[in-house]
Order: sequence, then structure tokens, then C-alpha cells
Amino acid sequence: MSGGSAPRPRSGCECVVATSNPGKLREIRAILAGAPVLLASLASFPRVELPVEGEDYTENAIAKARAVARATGRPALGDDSGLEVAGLDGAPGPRSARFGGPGLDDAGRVAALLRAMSGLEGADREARFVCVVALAMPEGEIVTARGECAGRILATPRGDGGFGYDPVFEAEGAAGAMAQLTGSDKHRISHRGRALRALWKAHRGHAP
Ligand code: ITT
Repeated sequence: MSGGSAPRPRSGCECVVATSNPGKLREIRAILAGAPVLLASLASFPRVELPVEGEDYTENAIAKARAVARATGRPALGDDSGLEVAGLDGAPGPRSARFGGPGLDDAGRVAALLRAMSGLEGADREARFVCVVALAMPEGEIVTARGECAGRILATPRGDGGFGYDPVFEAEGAAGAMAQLTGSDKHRISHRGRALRALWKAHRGHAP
């Protein structure tokens, strides 16, 4: 955790989710479904722009949350996440959304990842998802939390759930790809589920 004493949004308050990724928004809403907070989409604030991202999950998550909190005058929740592959020295990491070049969709990035990994076997296929979430208050307070999910990269895509690299990521202890799990099974073990539960617990003292 960072940022000193944790901000405490009032019960039932509105918080803007500082993401342009619909997969993330859907998951954040599902993970925090039991929490007394109304999660607004950035689509409701079409003039608000997200900052250009750098190479550090925490800095990126804080920058997204802070930009949206300042622009909207509401608490904002940023998520910066990525996939780290052992045999690629931790790439694509914070560049996961940009891997393979501009203009690719999720399936194109998955194909680019499998191409980059051709010939990699065993421990080189080990990987983890990382997620840092940041809650920024309009007055400037920030709290962050991190979650990870370890696993390995499959040889071919499977399933159609989730988003991003889920079709080729098999979490430790799961039989099959993340994209083959139900939403609730993914959120129980995912980097995003872990990060959001830790964030919520830090400022509410219990799970969402
Ligand atoms: P915002 O910055 O607007 O939030 P983004 O997609 O650009 O959206 P990131 O820079 O944090 O966000 O990139 C995260 C990328 O990592 C995302 O686009 C996916 O490719 C991948 N990723 C993150 N979480 C994932 C998950 O749960 N399942 C599969 N892939 C994931």
C-alpha cells in the first residue's frame, strides 16, 4: 500500500472507473458488486482524457486515477495491469496493451505473443498477471494495492471468457485457460480480484 492514511469514500458514493478498456470495467464492477459504491464509466465523461502511460504499473495507475479525479471532481479508480512472461524477461509487462504494435485487437496481441514465444518451453512459459489499482480522491489523497496471479502460457488459445490474454493464460491450479473459467472463478484468483479486495480491505477493514 502507499500514500499514507487511506481515503474513506462515503457509503454509497460515486467513483469513476478510470479506464477505456471495457473488459476491465466489467470485471471491476463484478468484483466490487457487493460494495456500497456506484461505479461510473468514463464514457459518462467524454471530455476526460487518460494520460499517456509509462513503464511502471503503480505510476500509471495513479496517473489514470488522479487525472480522472481532478477532471471530474469525484473519487476515481485506476487500474494498470499486464502479463509478464519468464522467457521474455518479463515482457510485455506494463506494455501489454501495446504489444505487437498499434492497431491490433486482443486476438492479434495473443497471436503476436505466441509468435514471440515460439520455441520457448518449460519454465520459459511461466508467467504472471500483475495489477495495481489506485483510488484517488479529488482532494489529492491516493491509496494503491497490487495483486498477482501466477501461471503459464498455453500453446494455443482456448475459451471465450474474460479479455486480453486470458485465452492463453492458465493460472496455477486451474485446469484450462483463464478464458474458460466462469467470471466468479476468474475474479477469485485473478490479479485484479486480489488487488481490488486488498484496496477495499485497506480502507474499509473488510472484504467488498
Ligand atoms: P486503460 O489504460 O484505459 O485502463 P488498457 O487496456 O490500455 O486500458 P493497461 O495499459 O493497464 O490498460 O493494459 C493492460 C493490458 O494487459 C490489457 O490491455 C490486456 O492486454 C492485459 N490484461 C490486463 N488484465 C488482464 C486480464 O485480466 N486478462 C487478460 N489480459 C489482461
